[in-house]
Amino acid sequence: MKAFVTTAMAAALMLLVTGGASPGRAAAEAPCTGQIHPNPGFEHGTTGWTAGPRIIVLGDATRPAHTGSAYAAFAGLDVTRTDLLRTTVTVPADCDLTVRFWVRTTTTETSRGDYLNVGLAATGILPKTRFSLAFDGGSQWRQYSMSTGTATIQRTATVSFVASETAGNGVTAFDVDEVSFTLS
Ligand SMILES: [Ca+2]
Repeated sequence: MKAFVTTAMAAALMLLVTGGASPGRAAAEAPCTGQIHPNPGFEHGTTGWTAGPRIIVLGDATRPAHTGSAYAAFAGLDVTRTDLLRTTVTVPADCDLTVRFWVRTTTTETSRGDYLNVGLAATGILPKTRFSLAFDGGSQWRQYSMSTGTATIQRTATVSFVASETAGNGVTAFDVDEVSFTLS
């Protein structure tokens, strides 16, 4: 009996997954338009992302998300360590990809120590750090933007967030939310 119930639940879940996939297909049929990442705001945990340990934060009332209940938190532990969060998307030929994201910075530092480097790489474009954020990023959410430009071929684009912190001399935490990938 238990096995039967489990099978039925699995079938129901498959139906849900199949239904949920339709909007993504519709977006793919219309290139150069729309937001293409499946989990831009971390509401589904690390789905669609390669993430180091302790990256995702859910429902912290004292540090609420920019949108929804989850975001990615980097550094802020006052230990010497590095955090990495990365994702890759496909950019159709003749499309420009604009990546927008929000960052909130909480700090006890008074000079640059801990930092968050945001990088963008695409087929034919060398990986490059576009932003190197530090203690002076602001305690309110701020939005940043970067683009790949267009190309005549289909490309892959990878966005990476790399945080580095060193124990001692204050602590800086970087919260990241709503990393949108928009084609135009
Ligand atoms: Ca969120």
